[in-house]
This record gives sequence, C-alpha cells and structure tokens, in this order.
Amino acid sequence: LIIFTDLDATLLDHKHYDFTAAQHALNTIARHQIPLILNTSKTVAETHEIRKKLNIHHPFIIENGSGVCYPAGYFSPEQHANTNNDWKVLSFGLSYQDIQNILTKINQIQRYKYQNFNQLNPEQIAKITGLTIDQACLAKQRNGTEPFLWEDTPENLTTFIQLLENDHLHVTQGGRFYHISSPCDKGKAMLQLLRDFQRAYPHNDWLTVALGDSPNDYPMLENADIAVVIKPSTEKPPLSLTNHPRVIYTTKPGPEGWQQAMEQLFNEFALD
Ligand code: 2M8
Ligand code: MG
Ligand code: MG
Repeated sequence: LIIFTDLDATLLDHKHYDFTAAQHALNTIARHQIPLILNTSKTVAETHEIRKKLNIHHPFIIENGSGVCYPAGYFSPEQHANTNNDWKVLSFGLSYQDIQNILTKINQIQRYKYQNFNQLNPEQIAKITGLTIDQACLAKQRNGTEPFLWEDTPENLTTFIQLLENDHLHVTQGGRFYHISSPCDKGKAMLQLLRDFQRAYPHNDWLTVALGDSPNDYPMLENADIAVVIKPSTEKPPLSLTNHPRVIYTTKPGPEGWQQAMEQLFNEFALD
C-alpha cells in the first residue's frame, strides 16, 4: 500500500489547517510503515513545515505536481550525497519567473481583472485564506505555479485560459484559487514517484490510494487504484469519478472524512 494525499480540505481542515481529526489513522499508517505521500498545491517551504508537524519523512509532491522533493538518502544511501541539502527538488516545467513573464505579456495585450499571488502581500493572502502571516510568506515562495482569484466575467476567464494555453501553460482549480503552471499535474507526479518506489522495492505490491477534494486532484484520483473523494467543505458538489473502478465517497469533510475512509480501508486490509 502507498497513500497519496492532498492537504487543504482533505487531510487539513479548510479553515484552520488542522489534522487532529485524522490522528488515529495517521498513527496506524506510521505503525505499519505505509508511505504517506503529501501531494499538494503548496510550496516546498509550506509542505516542509506540515511534514514536520505530521512527523513524516517520505518524499512529497509540491505545487500541483510541478515538483517532487526527495529527502537525501531516502531511496539509497548515496543519493544526493554530494549535496549539503536535506532534500532535493526535482522540478518539471517552467519556472515561477517564466510564468510571471507570460502574465506580463498577456496583460500588455488585455488587462483582465484578477488577483494573483505575486501581486498580493502576505497580509492579503492571510486574510483570504486564513493562513497566518508567517504561513502566507511561505506560500509566496513559489517554484512553478501561480494561484489567482478571478474577478472578471466567466467569458473572459475562458479567453484568458486560452491565451495561457497558447503559451503552453495549463490552468487547474484548487479549493480557493485557480492555479497556472506548465502542463504538470498531481497524477503525473504521483506516477513518477510510484516508479521510484517500484524500482527501489520491486517485491512490494504497491497498491495506490489517493485522497482529494478539488478539481486539481482529478489526475491523481484517476490514476490511483483506490480513489477517495473527500466531501467538500464548502457548498460545492463533490468530485465525480464516473469511470473509476474503485471510489470511496466520504460523508464527512476534511480530516474527519480522511479518518472515515482510512478506517474503511484498514478494515478491508485487516490492518489494526
Ligand atoms: C493555495 O492552494 C489551495 C489548494 O486547494 C487553493 O487553491 O485553495 C496554494 O497556493 C497554497 O500555497 C496555499 O497554502 C493555499 C492556502 O489556502 O492556497
Ligand atoms: Mg484540497
Ligand atoms: Mg490541494
């Protein structure tokens, strides 16, 4: 078993970013040494802080699949032995600066109304998201995705997305924001990391479980053996995976739903 999980409104609650309701399931996962892979829209800096609180040491996926972070020596002792860092980030696609340059170019042609993270200061981000100012500073340290809030018409959003796609960028939707990136996603990054596990431990049966709540989680859920759709924390309808062989829809949101789905799976796999 290997578990890939979204953070916001999935393992962490939508308002307070708290995971205590899932603590029992987290303990069981740790006891059975099941790799728990965070697969999030958050930055390296943010995810690193959450990882410390969760007390887990596995590789993790950041910014909607635009990067994978490998702790030094995780798959082999000599891995990254030549670096002084505790982990190495493997990035896919364009850099944050490249994305800003494309946005600047589009703005010169047509000025749409939206607010992106680069324009927002930490105080404003904290107000919109409920993060603390310190956490908002970590959220601004971005590698390859730009979140934005759309304040223009739906028609103009379609045109804006088309303009970004003409420049080989891709737009997906998280809990509160749209996210611009290269055509990376949580599913491709999950499969990349899964191959690393299969190569390192070829005799294990790597059945994948993925948990998420928002459209940016679709590629990860679609590519997992077992998909867990967490009930939305807002008025939105739950994600719908019509052609997936195995989906669990939770009836509780956030970490309560996470705990609920895990209890069901622990029973099924006779894990106590
Ligand atoms: C952004 O991501 C969430 C993910 O669902 C969203 O779109 O609402 C990210 O930019 C992340 O860095 C940040 O921590 C989060 C805060 O709510 O928002
Ligand atoms: Mg989420
Ligand atoms: Mg997310």
